[in-house]
Amino acid sequence: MRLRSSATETRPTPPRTALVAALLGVAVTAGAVALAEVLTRVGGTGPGPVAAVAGVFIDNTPLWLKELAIGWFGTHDKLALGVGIGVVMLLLAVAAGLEERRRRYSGGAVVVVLGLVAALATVTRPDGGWVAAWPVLVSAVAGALVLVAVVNPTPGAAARPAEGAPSEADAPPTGPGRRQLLRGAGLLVGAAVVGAGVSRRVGRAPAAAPIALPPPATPAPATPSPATVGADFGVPGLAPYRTPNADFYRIDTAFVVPRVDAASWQLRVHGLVDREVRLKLVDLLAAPLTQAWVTLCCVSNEVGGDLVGNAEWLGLPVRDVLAQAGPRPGADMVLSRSVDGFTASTPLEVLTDGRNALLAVAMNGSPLPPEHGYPVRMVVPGLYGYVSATKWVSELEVTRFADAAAYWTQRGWAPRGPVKLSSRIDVPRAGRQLPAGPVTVAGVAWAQHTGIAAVEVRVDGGAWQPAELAADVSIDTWRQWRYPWTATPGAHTLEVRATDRNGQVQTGRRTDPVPDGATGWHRVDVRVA
Ligand SMILES: Nc1nc2c(c(=O)[nH]1)N[C@H]1C(S)=C(S)[C@@H](COP(=O)(O)O)O[C@H]1N2
Ligand SMILES: [Mo]
Repeated sequence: MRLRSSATETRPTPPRTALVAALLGVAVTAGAVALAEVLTRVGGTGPGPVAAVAGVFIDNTPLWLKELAIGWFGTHDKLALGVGIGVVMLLLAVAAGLEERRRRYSGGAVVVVLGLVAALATVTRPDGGWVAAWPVLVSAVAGALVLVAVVNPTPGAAARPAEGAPSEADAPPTGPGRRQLLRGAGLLVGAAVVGAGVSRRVGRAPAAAPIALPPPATPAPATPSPATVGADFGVPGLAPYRTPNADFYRIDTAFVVPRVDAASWQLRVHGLVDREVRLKLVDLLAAPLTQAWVTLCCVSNEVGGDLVGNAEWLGLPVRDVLAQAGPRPGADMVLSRSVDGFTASTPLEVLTDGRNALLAVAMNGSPLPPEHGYPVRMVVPGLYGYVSATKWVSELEVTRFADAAAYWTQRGWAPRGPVKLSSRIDVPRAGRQLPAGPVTVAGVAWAQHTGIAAVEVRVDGGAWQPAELAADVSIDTWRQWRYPWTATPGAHTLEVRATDRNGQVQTGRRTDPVPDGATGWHRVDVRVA
């Protein structure tokens, strides 16, 4: 076998057409991105390049653009961002191919610069760092070599003489040829794959066994049981009392769901404390755990929106961990931080006043699903998720509101986010055509850690009528309500409002979610035949 054929290397090949060069640019760039992602998964220590770039975008999106994106794409905003990044990459890859065709090495340089940008993003990510950037750097250099080799296989091939200009065909080709370039890329990739494999063997703990959930020391009222059987009216179309994990809304800044190794997970409690505490998962699971029903709600939830859900959580009360650490006088906030850098500012008072603020390990009887914070997350009754419900939690810093601001507070949202008294009509759905006669109007109402005392419905702006409330399981959860209505032909407007256990009546004043949660009555227009 001949390793080297100077005949094929030096014979000038006809230049690629623009279309072929563009396609080669796309293929090579896509290959380089895929290689970087695979190397990251196998032996890397941080996010892949796509997640890193997306993370930089997400963290730097101005509030107005974020609200616009959520308005357009809802919870598919990350998919939209992914498509956006893909389109930009596609254009840059085409440019790299065309550029390389125009001048040898210049398209390769475009690929290297793309790699450097992604590496910079990786370095600055909370879960990234310098070491985490090697897969994307290696892949970019390898991609650049391949691009040069396939678009301009022969040195000098790109130097196409213009019509009538003196021919350079006789000039000796300079620089490495196709085989040398490909061999260089191959060596680089081979070394990277071997390195990734070695670092995986050396650096990674063996895959952890699934978390074995202990029974709660303090159980919640079970469902169904005499205590909760009445919590669910079972009206078709009405949100069930328990939101199944698969249907639970998901909101976070993570472009890729963080994968946290349960065996090496640690919670570090530090800051204004007498002693720093480090808690491992085995210690957490061995402590007396509390089971509690808590309804979680997003501050971005619009009136009538579905960014709210109710689950039975199992976890260690946050106050137990804080008691071990001993908060110092003057501290008034706990800044919880996740492995991906998200932070939430929770009043210390709320975490220590005896309510079921948990470091949760289970949701509806199963270990937390990855997208809901596996292995451990916070859940705090009465506060919006952005100031309390940190998923993939890794740190609790005891501090002061005067000294630190959490992720969303830095981006214009209120530093404290108590949940606002809210109610929603689930059935009938807006715009629905109904037959005349008896109709069950039903929905949910919530005022976490205060509790719902009453719900009222009015039709066409008439007098408020009391609705029937389902059984009260906990003041920390939502409560179903229903109202029997006799529908008459024509267009009708249904509205709902709730009253909490403090006697506060839900305000009808409509406000936006920014900066501390929406207010206003949910209204549904229906047409009766
Ligand atoms: N690590 C992390 N935790 C987070 C967030 C996040 O972006 N990152 N978002 C918070 C917000 S805004 C809400 S509303 C809840 C949503 O929790 P869920 O996705 O389990 O419903 O998680 C909170 N915890
Ligand atoms: Mo949220």
